[in-house]
Amino acid sequence: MTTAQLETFVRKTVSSTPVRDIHTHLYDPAFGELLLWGIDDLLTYHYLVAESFRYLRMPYADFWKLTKSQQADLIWDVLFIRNSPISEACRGVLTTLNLLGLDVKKRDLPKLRKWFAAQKPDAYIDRCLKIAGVEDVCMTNSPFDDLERPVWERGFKRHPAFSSALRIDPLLLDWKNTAPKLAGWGYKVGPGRPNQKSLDEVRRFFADWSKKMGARFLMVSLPPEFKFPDNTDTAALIEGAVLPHCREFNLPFAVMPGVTRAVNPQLKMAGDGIGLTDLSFVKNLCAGFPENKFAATVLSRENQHEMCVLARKFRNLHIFGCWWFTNIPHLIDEITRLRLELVGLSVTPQHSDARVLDQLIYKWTHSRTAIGEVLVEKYRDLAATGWAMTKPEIERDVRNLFGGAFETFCKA
Ligand code: FIX
Ligand code: ZN
Repeated sequence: MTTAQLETFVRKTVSSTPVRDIHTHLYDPAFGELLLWGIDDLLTYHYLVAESFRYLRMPYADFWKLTKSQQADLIWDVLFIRNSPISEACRGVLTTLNLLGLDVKKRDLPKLRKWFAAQKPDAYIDRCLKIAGVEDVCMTNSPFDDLERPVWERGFKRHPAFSSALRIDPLLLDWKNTAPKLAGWGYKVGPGRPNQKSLDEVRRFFADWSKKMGARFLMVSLPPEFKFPDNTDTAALIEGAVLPHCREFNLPFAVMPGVTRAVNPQLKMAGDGIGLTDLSFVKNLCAGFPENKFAATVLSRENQHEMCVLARKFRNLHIFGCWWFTNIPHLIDEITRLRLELVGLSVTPQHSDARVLDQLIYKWTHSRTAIGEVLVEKYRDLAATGWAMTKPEIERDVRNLFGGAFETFCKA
C-alpha cells in the first residue's frame, strides 16, 4: 500500500467497523419511556442545559417548572439561534440531524418535532444503530432505580443489541440509606459497618442481580477524594463483597473516579463537577487483588497520563473512554495519543455515554473521526520505519479498539 492508500483504508475501516459501546445510559426498548430519543430529549440533554444557563437569566426553578418542549425551545433559542452552536454538545445535535437526513439550515424546530413524532420506535432504533455503526449498547442498570427495577423483576424479552452493566453507586457510596432498602428486599444486612453476615448477603444481592441482568461488569462512579484501602463502609464493601463477587463471576469492576456530584444543585443533573483524583487507590486495587479485573476511566484531563502508566504496570487494568468533560475532539485526540503511545492497542479509546438514543450518531461519528486521525498518523509513522501493515491487521486493530479488546479482557 502507498501512504495515500494506507490513509484511505484506515479512515474507511475506522468509519465502518461496528462498535460495541461499553458505557451508555440508554435502555432496552422494553423499558418504554426510559429510552429517550427525539429532538426534545436531544435539546434538553444535561450538557446543553448547563451551557444554556451561561446565557439564561431566569431563576433555575422557573426553568425546571417548564415542560420538556418548553425547555427545548429555550435551549434552541439561546444556544442555536442567538449564539452559534459551536460547542461539542451543540454541534452534536446538528451532526445527528444532518446524518438522519434532516435539513439543519432551515432552523425549523416545529418541523423537526413533526418529523420525530412520525418515527416508529422499533424502526427508528434500528436506524440510529445503523447510522452510528453500533452493534452493542451496554446499558447502565441500577437495581436502586425505582423506574427500572420493576421491569427487571417482571422480566422481558431482551433486544439483541442491548447488554447490561450492574451499577452500584448507592450501595457503595450511601450504605446508610441503602442497607435498609436491601433489608426490605429480603437481604439480611444490618445497619452500621457491614459485618461478614452483611457482606455475604450483599454478595447474594450481587449474584441475583448479575444473573437477572446478565451483567457484563459491575461499575461505580467515585468522588476525586476516594481512597482504598480505607476505614469506610465503601472500602469494606468493595473488599468484602464486590471483589469476591467479581472473582466468582469473572466480571471486571469498573471504576469511574473524578466526579464531584451536585457542585451546583440548582442545575440538577447538569450540576455535577470534576476534581483531580489521587489514583493510588487504582494501584492499590490492581496490586492488592491480582485475581480481580478492573476497568477504569477518569474524568480529569490531568489524571490521564498517570492512568496510562498504571495500565502499563497492571495487566488486570483496562482503561476506557473519554468520559463526559473529556468527550470533546481536542481531548479525544490527546488522550487517544497518550494511550496508543504509552499502552498500545489493549485499550478502549471511547464509549459514548449516550443518554439519548440519537446521540449515538454524533458521539460515534465525532469520535471515529478523532480516533481515525490518530491512527492514520500512527500507521504512517510505522510505514516510515519500513514496516508494512496488511489490511486484515488494520481491521483487527480497529475491531479491538472498538470493543474487541474489552471483550477479550472480560473473558480472560
Ligand atoms: O456517572 C456516570 O455514568 C456519568 O456518565 C453520568 O452521571 C453523567 O451524568 C453523564 O451523563 C456523563 O456523560
Ligand atoms: Zn455515564
